[in-house]
Amino acid sequence: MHKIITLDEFVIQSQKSNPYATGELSSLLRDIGLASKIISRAVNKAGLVDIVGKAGQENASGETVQKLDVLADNVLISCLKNSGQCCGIASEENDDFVPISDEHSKNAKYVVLFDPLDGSSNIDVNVSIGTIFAIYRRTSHGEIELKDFTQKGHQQVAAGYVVYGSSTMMVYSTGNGVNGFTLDPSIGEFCLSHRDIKIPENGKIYSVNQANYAVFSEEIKNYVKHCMDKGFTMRYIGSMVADVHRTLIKGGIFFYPATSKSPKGKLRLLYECNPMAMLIEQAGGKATDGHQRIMDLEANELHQRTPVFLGSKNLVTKAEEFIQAHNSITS
Ligand code: AHM
Ligand code: MG
Repeated sequence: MHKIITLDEFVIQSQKSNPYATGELSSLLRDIGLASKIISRAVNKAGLVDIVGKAGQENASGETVQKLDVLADNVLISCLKNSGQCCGIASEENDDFVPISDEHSKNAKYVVLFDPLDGSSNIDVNVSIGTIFAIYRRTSHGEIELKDFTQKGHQQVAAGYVVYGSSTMMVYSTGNGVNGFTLDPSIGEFCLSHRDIKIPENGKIYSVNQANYAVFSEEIKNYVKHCMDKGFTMRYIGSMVADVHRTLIKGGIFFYPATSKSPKGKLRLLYECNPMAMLIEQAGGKATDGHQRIMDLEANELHQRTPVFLGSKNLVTKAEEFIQAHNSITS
């Protein structure tokens, strides 16, 4: 039998190879792993207990909240509170950030931002959903402030996602490559299954909600036509985590552009795009808003949205060429 490396072992080994590591980040990552296992358990039995369906409230972006969204949010918040390594959290489901001010957390180094359950519209129909997280070192002293959470993406200390799919997988990076762990339900452990993931430079899959074609700009319409002319395959699950996971493993491009209905795009810079951009770049791919690197974008508010194009380097560069060529003709 080949040696199994669990997430906890891997995190500790990585910590040992960094002489400056204090163990705080490692402990935080293990607590996120624990929260994910609890969420995964709930997702797996969702149809059996009363946790599918609407929670009867709207989130900070005015979207309907599902019961599992609330459950995942609560699980993450309580695991992060218990960790003692996190002095504040910001979640896609909450209007504002939440300081964790008990004695053992208030001086902690890190803040964590997350989308507790991404792809909510897929919950009730048993399609893959996921959790996305980003970890930053706080910059404030004393009370935590908004600026701790609105740092640029390139300041992320770690980022990752958990996909609750045909198996549950956690994929994360601390800025030193990307590794993936599959949950073995029989032992309740995430086990290293995808070491040092590299995204292919090219790919033949494009992933976009093409039903929005009528509200795309000319340059995006042209780029979509280009993908069709090239004979690419279209795959769109409608859960960013699942669509990005496929893109990371198989190559291709995932994009959610601005539309005339949503001029800033749909996906959130801090909870969705920055963490995915870190993973994609760490795997050798590219993530931009069509003009600028996602991780260099300025964040002015917690729930800010941005257009996003991410995936295989050559495909994202081509999409940018379409966008920029059009802009130079029209300007
Ligand atoms: P959510 O965080 O409320 O679940 O919304 C984000 C989701 C992404 O997972 C997905 O990529 C996108 O919304 C799908 O949007 P659309 O249905 O407009 O294609
Ligand atoms: Mg989301």
